[in-house]
This record gives sequence, structure tokens and C-alpha cells, in this order.
Amino acid sequence: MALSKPAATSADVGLVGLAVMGQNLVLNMADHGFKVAVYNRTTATTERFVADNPPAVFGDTGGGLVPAADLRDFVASLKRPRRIVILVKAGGPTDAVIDSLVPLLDKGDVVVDGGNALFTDTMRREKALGEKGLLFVGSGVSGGEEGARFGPSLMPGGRREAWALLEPIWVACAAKVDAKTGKPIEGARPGKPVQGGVPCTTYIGPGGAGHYVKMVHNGIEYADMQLICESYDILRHAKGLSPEAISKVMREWNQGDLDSFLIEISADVLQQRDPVTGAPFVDVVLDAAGQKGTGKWTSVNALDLGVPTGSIAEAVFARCISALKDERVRASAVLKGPTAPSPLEISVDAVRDALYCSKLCAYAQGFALYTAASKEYGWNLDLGAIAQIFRGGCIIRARFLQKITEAYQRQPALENLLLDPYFAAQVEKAQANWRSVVAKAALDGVPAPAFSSALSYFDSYRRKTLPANLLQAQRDYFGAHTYERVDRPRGEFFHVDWPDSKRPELKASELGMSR
Ligand code: 2AM
Repeated sequence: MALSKPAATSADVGLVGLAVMGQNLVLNMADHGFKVAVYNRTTATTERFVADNPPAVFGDTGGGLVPAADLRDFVASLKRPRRIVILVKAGGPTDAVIDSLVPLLDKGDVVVDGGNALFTDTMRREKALGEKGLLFVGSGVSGGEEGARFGPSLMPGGRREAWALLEPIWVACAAKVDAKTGKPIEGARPGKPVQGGVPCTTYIGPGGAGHYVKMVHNGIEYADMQLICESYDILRHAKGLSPEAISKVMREWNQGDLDSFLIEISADVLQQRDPVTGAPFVDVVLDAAGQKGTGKWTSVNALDLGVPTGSIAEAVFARCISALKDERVRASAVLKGPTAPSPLEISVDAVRDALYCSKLCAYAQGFALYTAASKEYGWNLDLGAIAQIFRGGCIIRARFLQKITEAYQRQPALENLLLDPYFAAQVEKAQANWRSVVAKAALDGVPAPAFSSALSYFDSYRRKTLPANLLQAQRDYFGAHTYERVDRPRGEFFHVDWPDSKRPELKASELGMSR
């Protein structure tokens, strides 16, 4: 079916990039009554998409598709100020699409990048378009294909006037949660979006704030997934449960504080048998994980800002070590672990508690990173609102997020989630179990990098003193890096002339320098 030229100024919004996410977001917008202009580099994809979705699909919603084979026709088909969403591969392709669009646009038009862009790219693009009088929004879109189709969590960043143009569309398309309980409202179908509820989108902040929030969301997601995998590994190899038994355990967990999309799908996976071999499905899946980079970006940024997010980084490294499959197979023939299980007994409930506490630490780390980034980049992030928009649509949607929102409502300037009275009490109750699970994993040789780093984070954070005193002394010894004293105000620096074999006495000299 060849496409004819679309009518000028007939579409409410346009979308470039008709891969699955793009197609689904278009259908979502059309379900909400928007006429959506669509364009894809390869026109055959546009033709197929339009053929698969004739006007009848949109019934009486008022929405529909306005396809174009030519980018100029696509731009001309949009009402002004134009609103154009780009959903192509992050990086070069996004720049290529922006570069081809810009000469066709007019002042006041808004370009929205819904891809997984690196936030610094978004800052650069927003500035460049701003200089041309164009508006730019970098928006996180979370929830995978299903989310894009029936309600994603949307995290837009940019200028407020850009958001004002996008808001009606984003609010309509976002996932919705119940105003009272915060629970996602399910049940959307093609042509029948959910009615009412609180949308899982809100203005995040200027510049790259939206993509930043999405990036750290993904980092948290890495940690959340890895922690569930470690729970599974411990239940299976330290407690001897079968995948089906673990599936049942996770279904029970899903009734309580751990209620989340990721626990739910893990229970589904563990219950599944492989249709070919009849083995537990999880046993036929090769244990070499892939990644697309957002967890790494989060960790790199955390290192740049000096924010401890060890559990997120460990989750990235866990994927890296899993990817060394062949090397691990060779190592397994050489390196031996414990020869027998330790006598330490742990309960299934203890693993649940360990998962809960570790998960809390991973979220505390991610939200501490938001706090630091908000200050560093001047974004004024509303952390309670961010937790709220994660409640529906996105991969980390969970009951637990409501508690995070409440924590920030109680104390907007909360330094760390672990200090919230509700969470502090939860950890106090559960920490003995958490410790026993980490100990059991260590004794039995079951790797638990995210569990144990979360526990170390907790223990480091709650300790008034750390062995960094010895560390500072070492630094002063070998590099004259100076040290501060516990009996003097902060900011006063001292140095010791460390003795060597010829000069055994210790000579202290105050440097009176500050750095
Ligand atoms: P395509 O169908 O022509 O390949 C995901 O890859 C989406 O991004 C697809 O819609 C793809 O278009 C589009 N895409 C990838 N690179 C692109 C580029 N350099 N310019 C325009 N679209 C691109």
C-alpha cells in the first residue's frame, strides 16, 4: 500500500521511529483520541503499521493515524506549534533524526526524545535546539513494550513551556494509579484505555533531568533484579528448594511488602517448564546476561558525583561476570568452594527479610544519587513525586514505592531513606535474618554480591567511625596527603614527618593549609 500525501495541519502530534516501542506509543496516543502523524526511515514499516491498524481499530476514540512517506509531508501534517516525539536508537540515530527535522521546524515547536538517551546528550540537544528557538524535552519512557502500549511511566525533562505543550498527551498516555492506594489501575485494552486515576508522569525538571531520572531508575532496576536472582540462588542452592517451590515462595512474598512486578514475573518464570525438554525453564536459559548500558551509566555517574551506590554497581558487575561464561566454566574445574554445606540454618522468611533490606538499600542508594544530582545540576527534584510515578507502568513498580513517597512527604529533605522512621524500624526488625542469609551464602559459597554489598552499605552508613582513619594515615605516610584530627575542627590539615629506618622519631607539624 503506497502512502498518499497527508492533509496539512491535520495531526495533533507526530512520532518518528516505528520500531515496537514507537508503534505502541502511537497506538496508546491514538487510543486517547489523538491524531498521530507517523514517519519511519524505512517507509515499508510505516505502510505495514498503517495496514495493520485501519481506522476501525480506533473506533469512536477520535484518534487515528496520519502516515507520511516523506519527512517534509510528516512535518507539514502537524498542527502548530508542532509536537514531535522521536523514538529511535539512542546516540547517533537520535542526532541524525533531530538534524533532519530541525530545518523543517518553526520557533516554538517542541521535539521530544523518548529514547534512552544519556542525560548529558539531552542537555546538549536541549541547548542546541534552544538556540534555534525550538523547545526540547528529554523524556524517560519506562515499562517496555507493554507499558508503551497501555500506560508507561513517563519522566519528562526540559523547559516548563515545552512540558506545557506535551503535558496533555503525556498525562493521557501514562499509566494510572489509584489515588488512595497508589496501586496501578490495570485492564487497559486496545481502544479502551483506563479511566481516571493519577497519571504516572510529572514534570521532572530542566534539561537532562527526565533522562537522568530514567537512567537511575534503570540502575535501581538492575539492583532489584539481581537481588531477586540472589534470593533464588540462595533458596535453591543453600536451602535446596526446586524452582517450582521457589515460585510458590515468591507468590507468597508478592502478597506482602515485596509486592512488585519483578517478583510477580520471577514467580511466573520459575513455575514455567521448557516446552522442548520439560526441564524447569530457568535451567535451559544460558546464564550470560546482556545489558544496554543504563546501569553502567548510573554507576559511572555515581562515581563522578562520589555517591556510594555499591549495590547498583554490583548488579552491573554481576552481569559482567555472568557474561564470562566460558571463562567461568574453565575456572569451575580449577577453583573449589566449600566441600559441604555449613550447619547454619536459614529460613525462607530470612531470605525474604534479606531481600527486603537489600532492596531498601539499593533504593536508598538510587535516591541518594537523585539528591546529589539535584544539587549538582540544580534540578530541584521532588523525590516523593518521582517514587509516585514509578508506581505504575514501569518495571520497578512496587507497593514499596508508596512507602518511599510517604517518607519524602514526611521529610522532604530526608538525607537517606534508611533514616526514615518506618524504614529504620523495618530494617531493625529484619536485620538479624539479613545477616544470617549473607553469612550462609558466604559459608556455602553461593555468590551474593548485591546482598552483601547492601549489608556493608548499611553497616558503613550506620557506623560513627570507619577505618578511613587508618586510610588517611596511610595516605599521609606515602604521599603527604595530610589528615584532619578528631580533636580539631574540620578543615584544619596536618602532616606527620613519618619516621624511616634512619629517622625513627615521629615529628608532627601543623601545615595550616586547607583544601
Ligand atoms: P528503520 O525502520 O528505518 O531501521 C529503531 O531502530 C528505530 O529507529 C527504527 O524505527 C529505525 O528505522 C530507526 N532508526 C535507526 N537509525 C535511524 C537513523 N539513523 N535515522 C532514522 N531512523 C533511524
